[in-house]
Amino acid sequence: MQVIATAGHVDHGKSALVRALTGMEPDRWAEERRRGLTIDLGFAWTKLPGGERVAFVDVPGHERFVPNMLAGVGPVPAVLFVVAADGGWMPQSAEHLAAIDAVGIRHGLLAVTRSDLADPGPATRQALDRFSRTSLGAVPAVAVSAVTGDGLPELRDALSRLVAALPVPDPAAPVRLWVDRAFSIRGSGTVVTGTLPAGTVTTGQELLLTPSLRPARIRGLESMNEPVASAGGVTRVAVNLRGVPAGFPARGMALVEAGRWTLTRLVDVRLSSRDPDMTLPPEMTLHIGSARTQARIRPLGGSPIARLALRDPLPLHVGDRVLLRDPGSAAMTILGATVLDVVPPALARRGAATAAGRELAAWPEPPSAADLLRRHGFLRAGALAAMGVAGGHRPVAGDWLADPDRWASLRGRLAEMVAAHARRDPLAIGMPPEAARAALGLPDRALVEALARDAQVRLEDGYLRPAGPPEAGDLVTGDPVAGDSVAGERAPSLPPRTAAAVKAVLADLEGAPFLAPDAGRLRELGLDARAIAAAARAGLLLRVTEQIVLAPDARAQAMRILAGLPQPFTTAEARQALGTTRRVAIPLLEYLDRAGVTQRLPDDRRRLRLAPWSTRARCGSARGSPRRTGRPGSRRSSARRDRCRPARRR
Ligand SMILES: Nc1nc2c(ncn2[C@@H]2O[C@H](COP(=O)(O)OP(=O)(O)OP(=O)(O)O)[C@@H](O)[C@H]2O)c(=O)[nH]1
Ligand SMILES: [Mg+2]
Repeated sequence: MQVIATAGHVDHGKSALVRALTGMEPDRWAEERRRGLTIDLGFAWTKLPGGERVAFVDVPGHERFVPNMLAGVGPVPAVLFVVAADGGWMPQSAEHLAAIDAVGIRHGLLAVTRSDLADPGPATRQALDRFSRTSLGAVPAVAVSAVTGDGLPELRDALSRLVAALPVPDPAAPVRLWVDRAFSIRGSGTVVTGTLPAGTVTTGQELLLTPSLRPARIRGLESMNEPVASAGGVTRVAVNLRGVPAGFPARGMALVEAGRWTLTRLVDVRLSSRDPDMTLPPEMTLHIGSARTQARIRPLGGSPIARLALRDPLPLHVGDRVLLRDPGSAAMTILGATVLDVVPPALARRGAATAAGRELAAWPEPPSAADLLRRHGFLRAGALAAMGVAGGHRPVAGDWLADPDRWASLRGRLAEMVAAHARRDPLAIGMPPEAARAALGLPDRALVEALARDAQVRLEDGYLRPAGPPEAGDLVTGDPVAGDSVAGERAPSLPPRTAAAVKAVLADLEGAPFLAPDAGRLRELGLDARAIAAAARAGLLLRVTEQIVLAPDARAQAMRILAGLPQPFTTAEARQALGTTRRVAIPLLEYLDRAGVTQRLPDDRRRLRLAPWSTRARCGSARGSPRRTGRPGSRRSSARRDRCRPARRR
């Protein structure tokens, strides 16, 4: 099915022609029939010679009802333009053609009516000449008489060919059904009608009624007075809604699919067909679909780009065509515009408007995902889809899409910022990601984390620190730190004073690795809690407590020594074996307990837990323990034996 709207000057015979074609009465109101004047939209349908069905939206021609005409023409793909042979080209002929051109309708037919009253030649030539300079271009023309019926078969054939040539809309396209009538039926409830331009509506489907976004479930559907289970565009539909009180829906509202449209009050547009000498009024009426609202217009620079602030929010897509009309002006200005951005960024900086105008003027129609990402930097995939823009790159984090150039430059800035932060305050634990997020103007913390991964910045313990080799000369020693620590390769730089102090501590520990420097020595070296924490983070010291520091390999060394003791062992035995004092031994053993290296028993003795580097610690010592062995032959002890065997074989 297809839907075609009429167009043309008042009294030129639009309704008479629709009546002749369909046998239906398009003038629904008694007042219209009494006055012989169409006031509001009328609806009628018929079958064409080729079997296709076509519905007509019959519009009023009188200048007072142009807003009604625009509501009818808004969602249709084609027009039946009517000019009376005895009337010729008239003011509303021109205004209707301007509207058709503004919304960008490209398909149509010219019907020269009342051709029983005058020669249709001059009117045909006038009209076709004007069409040729609009979106309609060259269209077929047919001379007809609704009174005698002359030309009607030719017109039907021409309509058949027109309908066959119309593009078939995508049945999976997002649904936006502009309401052009709303009423209630006793027993059924609320009904709205409209022209569905694309997509599919189905009984049971839940849609949202804009601008309130009130959920509305489709209880029943009719197309051309017949109940249907579903309907795909282009078609006329009557939708019986559940969940919407009678009297609530009105023309200009729309039924939309959730998440597939952007409800917006602010849009950037490219004005087309603009006379360069024309000064834009500060405010115009904006029409799209069956909706209209007031729009404040702010030209962006000297370009054809403008920012529109709407009085009422509308469900829009990038690429939508809107019509702007100035009902107050003598010339009845009508402009078309293409929506370029439905969530345009604020223009705060000086010169931002001109820059935005220049950028958007270079955009293609319709703009691509890449264009929008370049402007916004970051967009959620869902937001891009709700803008009606397909494609986009792979998300960089979660469902965030990023402009590749912006991402690359932010990556550099993050690495620089984190390095600068570490240089400014080398003892600080790192840069909080939230600070980085704010400084880089990122909309989500997940983006900082993804950027850090890409930028070779480490995110550890919730802080950002530089990764990679430190700058030469900033290390404590040129050599890697002894033992199993990897700190030597990745240590961030320490201030020279701290580095020297760490070096002195390590020298102190060389002969007696468990005789940790006392508080006095640490003070003397200037190693306060912050400096110790920084050195420990860099992997240059093992921090047992705030006040007890050892060489980074002390833990591995302690494990080896304790493994040589009979298990379990007392604190005194451990202290002696480690060659240290109770001041160090007790916190060290507690540290090893916490680290899972040792286990403290109820009698205060300890034993090593299974350790991968020692067969004895894994199996022998555990087997020696009276508490852990279990009865011989029990599942537990045999499981332990199995676990030990491969270790022995190794
Ligand atoms: N002789 C003759 N009269 C016609 C023809 N078509 C329409 N009329 C008459 O012209 C007058 C206006 O016709 P309508 O169909 O109401 O015109 P309209 O374009 O729908 O007018 P509006 O909806 O008010 O803009 C009516 O009196 C019709 O009977 C025709 O082909 N021949
Ligand atoms: Mg009429």
